[in-house]
Amino acid sequence: MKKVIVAGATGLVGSTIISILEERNFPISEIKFLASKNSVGEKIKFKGKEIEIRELKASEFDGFDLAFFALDGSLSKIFAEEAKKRGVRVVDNSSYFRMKDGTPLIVPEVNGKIIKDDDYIISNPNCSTIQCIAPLYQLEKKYGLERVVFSTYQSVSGSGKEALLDLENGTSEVYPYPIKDNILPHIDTFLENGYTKEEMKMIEETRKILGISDLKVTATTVRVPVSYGHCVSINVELKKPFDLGEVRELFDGKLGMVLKDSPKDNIYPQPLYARGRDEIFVGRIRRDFSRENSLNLFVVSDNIRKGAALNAVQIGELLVD
Ligand code: 2RA
Repeated sequence: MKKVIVAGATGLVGSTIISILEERNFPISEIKFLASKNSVGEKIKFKGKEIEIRELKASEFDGFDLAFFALDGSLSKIFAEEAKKRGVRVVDNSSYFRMKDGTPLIVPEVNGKIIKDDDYIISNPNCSTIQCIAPLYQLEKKYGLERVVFSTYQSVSGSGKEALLDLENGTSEVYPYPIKDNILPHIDTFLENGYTKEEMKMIEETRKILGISDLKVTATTVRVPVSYGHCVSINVELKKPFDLGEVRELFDGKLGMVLKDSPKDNIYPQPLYARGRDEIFVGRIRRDFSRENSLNLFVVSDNIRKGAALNAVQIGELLVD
């Protein structure tokens, strides 16, 4: 049994971590919820008990074992180190530590085994990246990956609670333009190289998790007017010829994936049906006739669950093991 903290307990990811800890009966002897001053005194129900939110402060980590962080990178930077000093292992949702050497970046089904006993800060990958890793890992193992092209259709919940209000009301508080009835080829900030940070996260994190530092990857990340569920179209060039039936087998029921791929019956992955679910839905699997050894697939998952909170709790389960 562990003494567990959820820091950033009031946000979309933090509150989903709390429900998933409860659902999966995580072995907890004591739980504490931390947030900013504004939320102090509010209560969150956990296993029938009302627990008061406390202010995020370094001393709150004393005597605890494990902390789930759903904080901004700037806060993660400070408080993950404070937690580590106090012997608390941290599963961090922010991008701050992800690409640092020596910080494991984990999708449990794929590279959970690389976590060492003395790793105190473990990073949870970016949501749109997480859902692409299981299918790519399966393809890499069997055929080898030559090149990957990601095109995303990302839901508004990826930007937090306020963005959901923008979608509902047609306002533009979070994004530079309204997202209602619109599509923005812009997620996170633009960089000197013309890509957005989100695109570079997909490129760099995919290489790190799969352990292929020179993998050819490119990405275009796009915000769409959907509340929950990220979609990614993946075009993959493999090193060897493949059989479509075999590819389906690699995905079907493996590593948290569910095949939704019967186009003649209008069966394909969709955000509406991925919402609130733990699985990664894969479909529209077809040969790319324009290139040798290439295929297309469409991958959908609940960005707040497998894309963030569920993956974090699964990492926590590995740490408890
Ligand atoms: C997004 N990937 O969807 C981000 C959330 N971390 O905006």
